[in-house]
Amino acid sequence: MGYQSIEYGVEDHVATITLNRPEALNALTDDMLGELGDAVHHAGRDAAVRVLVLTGKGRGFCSGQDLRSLNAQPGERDIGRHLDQYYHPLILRLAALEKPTIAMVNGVAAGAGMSLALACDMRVAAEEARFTQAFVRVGLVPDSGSSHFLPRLIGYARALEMAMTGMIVDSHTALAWGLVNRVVPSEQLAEETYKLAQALAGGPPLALGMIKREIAYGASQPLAAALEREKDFQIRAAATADHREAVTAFFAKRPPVFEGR
Ligand code: T3D
Repeated sequence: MGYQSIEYGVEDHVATITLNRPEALNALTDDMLGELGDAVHHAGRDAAVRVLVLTGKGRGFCSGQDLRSLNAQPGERDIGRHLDQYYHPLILRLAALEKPTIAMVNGVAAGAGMSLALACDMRVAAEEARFTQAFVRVGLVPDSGSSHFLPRLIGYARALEMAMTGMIVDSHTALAWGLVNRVVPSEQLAEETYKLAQALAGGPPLALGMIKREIAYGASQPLAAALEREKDFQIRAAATADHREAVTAFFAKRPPVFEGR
């Protein structure tokens, strides 16, 4: 796709975006953020893509905003505009993608790099992975969705401790806290991640997209509203060919083949 600071590929219905600035632990530059946003958009529009995997090249997942740009003098750089222009559309696009997303966390995830991992639906981490809300260590506050995702995943007290101390959380603690879905030895990271990705890619695409929206909605809405949303989506799911195929396959004692309609 002609990208310079990321790699993008699709195989067996799974798109993979690899952040590719390993010398800086994949710190995010404007070019990289632009390419990342474009690739997520592309994955969303490509009917052949059913699952998106996001990972980093080298020993880091993503070390957040490239700190060189934060060296600017006060007034030289408009952080609010920067967030509006790059981070917010990217995080919103990732979260709104009606396809499952998996962060394959190969190494450290810091600052907005951790936010990126949190904005994915699931996280599979290598044992070497570490997580830090590094913002506070450079005198900043959580951004790029961390304040939204983190307390929902690990609870208020732990989220505050991470955000206020910038502590580095290892992969096993991350698993115990519910920050990641599973931790595997690094040599099995790709295998385990793509096993999960393939399982999801074999699922009913329309239902998976609705499940993603339903769970996000249900996590923040009163029970009565969640019940209404479930009903609305269930009516739509029940009308799909994939639902009929699944029931037929069940009685035929064969695996279903889903077509996304
Ligand atoms: O601009 C806006 O719109 C605001 C948005 C802000 C969002 C944010 O993300 S703010 C937070 C930015 N990130 C950080 O503060 C993290 C900085 N990095 C670290 O604290 C550490 O590197 C890690 C804890 C992530 C990993 O530590 P370690 O010891 O494993 O690696 P290291 O030796 O520190 O880093 C390796 C190299 O990567 C090193 O370069 P060198 O010395 O080998 O040439 C280091 O400078 C570089 N690197 C790491 N993080 C960044 C980076 N270079 C630029 N920007 C980085 N964020």
